[in-house]
Amino acid sequence: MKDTKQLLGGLSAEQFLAEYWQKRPLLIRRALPDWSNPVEPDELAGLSLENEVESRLVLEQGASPWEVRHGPFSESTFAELPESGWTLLVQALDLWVPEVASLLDHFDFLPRWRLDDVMASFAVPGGSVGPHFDQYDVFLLQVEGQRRWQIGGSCDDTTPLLADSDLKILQAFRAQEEWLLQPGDMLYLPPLVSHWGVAESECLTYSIGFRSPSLVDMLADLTEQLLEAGHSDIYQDPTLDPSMAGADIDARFVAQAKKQLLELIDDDQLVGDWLARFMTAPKYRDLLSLTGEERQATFLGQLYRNGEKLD
Ligand SMILES: [Mn+2]
Repeated sequence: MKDTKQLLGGLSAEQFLAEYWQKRPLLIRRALPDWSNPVEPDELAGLSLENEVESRLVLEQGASPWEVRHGPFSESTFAELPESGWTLLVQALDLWVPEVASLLDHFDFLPRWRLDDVMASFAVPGGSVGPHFDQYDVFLLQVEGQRRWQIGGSCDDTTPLLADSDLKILQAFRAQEEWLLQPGDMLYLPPLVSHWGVAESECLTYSIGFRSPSLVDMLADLTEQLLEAGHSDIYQDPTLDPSMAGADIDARFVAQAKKQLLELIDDDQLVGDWLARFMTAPKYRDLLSLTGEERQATFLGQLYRNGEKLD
């Protein structure tokens, strides 16, 4: 395991996991001071022209407030953008750029299967995706330029959101803390903490995100697996007596249904096999047939297109 002292601001992996992971934010100055970014903003824009690459543009003052446009884009898209107030998001940069994939080695104190992807966010001055919260843990690594991060309180599904936006933007955001991040600095955020990161200069931020599926989605997927396996156990009554024949469902039926459902999933082998499959299901199934070389070729193709020198 890599030494985490620099990456976690002097904390050991054990301390970080016990005190911060999924609990509270942590700002780390100079977390990765020597890491050099392998992807220039032009190359990122180049990737967003590709069909296989998931990309979005967010314009604070677009056709609607916080307008979202989905890639693939064309070169003219970028030529027509305003000078300020927009952000380009490129998903799963680790799939396309081996050096970005190797960045993940620094996070080997966390289970790799919890990792979702590395998203790149390039913003011009004033660019942001608005005040919001996420359902996942994320390390926000400042790669180039400066971004001002504000964080507020914790949210949940009752927190009011802007009605007329494509994004889940908070109606009200009150900053409790604020930091200006420089290249190499990193901010860890647990799920549900409201945050707002605004570019002070042209800036590039990587979001190293960890997937946290909802329990309902997990249950739905597990149910699908049980259906496929042809599970045929049926509901069985508790010991009946005639007083239980009324129109109201007696609490003993509820207890019995609960008991039987819990027994159905109380199976370490079943849940273990299912969890392994569920948590490692590839996010981009279409890319499964591409080899590492082919993915790299997509990125390298962009280098040629942007006239970069290859050595
Ligand atoms: Mn976020």
